Amino acid sequence: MKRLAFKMYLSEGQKEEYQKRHNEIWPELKTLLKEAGVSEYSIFLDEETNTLFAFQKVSGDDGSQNLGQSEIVQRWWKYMSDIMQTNDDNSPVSVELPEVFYME
Ligand code: RM4
Repeated sequence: MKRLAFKMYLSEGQKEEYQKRHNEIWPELKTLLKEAGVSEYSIFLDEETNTLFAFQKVSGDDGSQNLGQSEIVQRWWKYMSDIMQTNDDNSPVSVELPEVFYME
């Protein structure tokens, strides 16, 4: 298992909406993520900068941000695009973060 972390950018004042949509995550997206080998997937928010910090474990090399070929992920990214910073294809702007410390 590999640990991945990345940051994304939430629009101002959208914490509650972001949390609501994720509390109601589509079952088909959850299944897709699990089948792609993603687990222990957490997203935290730095409210000072509206920066989202995502952590996940992956069984392969790729994580949630590499699933853009999936129609379900494309639909989810479009759904989320009104409250996040996105690229032209609606994928969230994501910046991978290097791991600098890990304790078992
Ligand atoms: C995030 C973003 C990620 C997705 C999670 C479920 O807001 O869209 O790409 O993996 O939701």
